[in-house]
Amino acid sequence: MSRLVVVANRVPLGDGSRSPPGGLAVALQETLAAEGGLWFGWSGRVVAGPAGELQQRKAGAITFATLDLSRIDHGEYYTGFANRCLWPAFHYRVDLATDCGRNFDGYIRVNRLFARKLLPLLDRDDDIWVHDYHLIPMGEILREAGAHHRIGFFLHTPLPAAEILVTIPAHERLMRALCAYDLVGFQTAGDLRAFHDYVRYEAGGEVLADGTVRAYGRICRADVFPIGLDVDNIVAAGEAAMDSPSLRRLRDSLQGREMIIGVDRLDYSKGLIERFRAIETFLEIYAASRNRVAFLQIAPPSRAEVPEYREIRRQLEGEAGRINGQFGEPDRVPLHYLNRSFRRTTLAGYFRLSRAALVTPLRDGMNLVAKEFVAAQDAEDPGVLILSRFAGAARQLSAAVIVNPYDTRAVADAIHRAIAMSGGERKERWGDMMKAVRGYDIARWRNDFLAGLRGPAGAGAAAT
Ligand code: ADQ
Repeated sequence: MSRLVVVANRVPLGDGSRSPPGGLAVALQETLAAEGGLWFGWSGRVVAGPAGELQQRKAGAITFATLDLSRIDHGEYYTGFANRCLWPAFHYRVDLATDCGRNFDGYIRVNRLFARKLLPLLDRDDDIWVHDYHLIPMGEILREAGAHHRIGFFLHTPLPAAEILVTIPAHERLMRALCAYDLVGFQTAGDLRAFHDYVRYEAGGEVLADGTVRAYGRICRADVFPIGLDVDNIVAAGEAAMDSPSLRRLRDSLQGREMIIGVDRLDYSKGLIERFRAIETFLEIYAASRNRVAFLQIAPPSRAEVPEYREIRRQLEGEAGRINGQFGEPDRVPLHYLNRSFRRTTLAGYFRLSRAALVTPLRDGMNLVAKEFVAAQDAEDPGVLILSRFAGAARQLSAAVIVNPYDTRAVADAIHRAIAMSGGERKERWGDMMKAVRGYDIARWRNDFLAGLRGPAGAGAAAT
């Protein structure tokens, strides 16, 4: 079988050091652990001089190949174009997409640098799978350099509606580059529809009944591959964690209250300010239930070099302090707010201990936390998932309590409903959600994408 080459912005160093929490890293780790192959990308290190030399390291079946980035490259490609243009625009935050006019050249330059360093590592019959918004031009650049391989791309974020996409000055360059892949994967049917709309109405291309897309003189295929979990792993972690000392300590500290948990990277797309306001509204309106619940919000900082992330962190600290100042008692506070990472097994235990989870992003490609919460539950006494309609996961987890995260009162009501929900209703909802989580797990996601890429129609071709 051909070797899998995964190209992603960030590669864990493979030396046992902790990689930053994030859905993409988690999914790729699981994918490569199963398939073996090469994982290529940025080391996460920024160096004073020019970009560093390629470093390679093998761990089990995975070879890690990483590059350090220069300060300028990091600033223009990563902090600038990727995270102050594409990330906010793809999450419908055009107001925060302040670097779209600048830094596109830096974005292309680093994509070229990656391609140049990757090419000598490729074997003839490798299959290349490029990930996420940082590397949209990668496939086109590799093709221009003569790579004849099958090259696929998966977008972990949403693809916004065409009228949002066209606010990015380089939108045509980006979409043309997407069409250079053999296969483009999206999280949801909505993202695929946005792509089709762009192809039809902006690019003047066509979408054929079998999913083939013709645009810019190219042919590619596009489809939906909703990312999933290594379910058994989370189930086992949830069960095992219940006896750990840290779980016991947390359970004791609850003093009989029900725990409601949130776990998110500290990112404005996750709707944390709105969530804190909903918690405040709940504490105000449902005063009689105040002493029945404790909220735990875990939010490890990410992208701290981007000013908007520092700002959201500052705002959340203020909100948490205000809520606890208003509703706390000398011996207990309603909201525990922690900015740190936890082991995945510990998180699974926290999920299992919780009566409900608040997963209320304003936009999210999928949201793996929603699925992890479901997988970690005790089948005999499962918790309730309160899930934003704007998370990709809502398409599959329709048995969750679905909310509009902008509607503070509705989220407060959903919290109340969750703590009052009968065991029978909780089990029924959980059963439906667990079926969906099991039905499309990480292996299915990986296998479906790679089967699509390696399938008979997988050879990239110029349209005639
Ligand atoms: P993220 O935006 O990072 O992922 P998500 O899908 O929820 O969002 O994944 C976060 C991951 O990090 C989860 O596996 C979670 O358990 C872990 N994590 C979060 N906080 C943690 C903490 N404090 N300690 C340890 N681990 C923590 C992006 C897209 C998503 C998409 C994924 C995968 O934005 O929409 O679902 O990629 O495609």
